[in-house]
Amino acid sequence: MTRIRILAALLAPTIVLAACGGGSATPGTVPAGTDLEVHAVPGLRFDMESYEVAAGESLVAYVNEDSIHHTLVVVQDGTTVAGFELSIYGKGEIDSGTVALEPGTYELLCTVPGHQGMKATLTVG
Ligand SMILES: [Cu+2]
Repeated sequence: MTRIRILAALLAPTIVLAACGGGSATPGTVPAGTDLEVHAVPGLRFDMESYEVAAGESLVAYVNEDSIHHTLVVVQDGTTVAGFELSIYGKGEIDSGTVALEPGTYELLCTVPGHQGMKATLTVG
């Protein structure tokens, strides 16, 4: 009985961690039909300083070329766009999800503490 309880306690954080992503993070390939592809690269950076995507609903893929946890959110005028957060943990992992954006200028950010340098401009036109 005690042994089962210990096992459950060990497994629980893993399950919570897996459930908190915005999409479905899996190692593999960028989904077909991806409109915007962002890579997290070593050195706490995105692969580019600016990105562009068409207005409307976009499929965003977030690729981990690094080996630590990163997130991706979209922010406009200090407000995070609701309902969209991608999360990648290990090297080669890809998370994807859709976000609908009006034309304008946005920021892409990683929300992991200490990753304030992971910032890029997203132009939606
Ligand atoms: Cu990060």
